[in-house]
Amino acid sequence: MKFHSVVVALMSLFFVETSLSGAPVSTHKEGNSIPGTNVAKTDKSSVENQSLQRTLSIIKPDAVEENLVDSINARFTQGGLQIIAQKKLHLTKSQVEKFYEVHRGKVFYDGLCEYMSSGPVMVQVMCGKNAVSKNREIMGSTNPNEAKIGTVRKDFGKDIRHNAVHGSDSVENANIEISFFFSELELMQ
Ligand code: IDP
Ligand code: MG
Repeated sequence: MKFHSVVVALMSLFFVETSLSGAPVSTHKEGNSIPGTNVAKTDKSSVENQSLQRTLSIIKPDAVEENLVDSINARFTQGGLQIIAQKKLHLTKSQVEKFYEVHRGKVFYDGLCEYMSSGPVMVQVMCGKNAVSKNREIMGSTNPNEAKIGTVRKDFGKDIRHNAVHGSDSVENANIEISFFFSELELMQ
């Protein structure tokens, strides 16, 4: 009886953690969770899926123009991330300005918005264990010259602006950025 109470308390803690850490994603196909929601059942598979996350990735205009999409995608998928949705979009400058609102006022903001609206980009939702940090690890530092060997930005980026890819920087921002580009319907697996 006492043991049962401890188990119940531990499971409750998991639920609190889950609801505070953004929208966990389950890839379990047998209805253990509702995609895009915090609803999960208390079975073993949902506990194992606690750290599954989604993140937003963008392949930037020059990398798309240079046909690097497949090569870049391979880096992320080989690193354990699954691309669950992607679409090519040619964003207007005002759409990019809204997306990068957090950088408004910085010296590079206008150039960044010009660049990101200069041609089609590939926007993608990636899913996997600790997807946000995993994506950023595979992507590498903002400045390709400072990025580690073998990272996407080191191998495909040109300079600090033309650095091949965007990746969300937190679970919270990932959810905001994903819903900027994708509807719930597009993310249903
Ligand atoms: P991140 O993409 O690594 O998260 P952020 O600081 O969020 O880096 O910057 C967003 C984007 O703005 C970068 O990916 C890059 O394209 C551009 N950027 C950042 N810093 C500079 C800069 O100092 N000069 C020019 N462009 C920059
Ligand atoms: Mg950023």
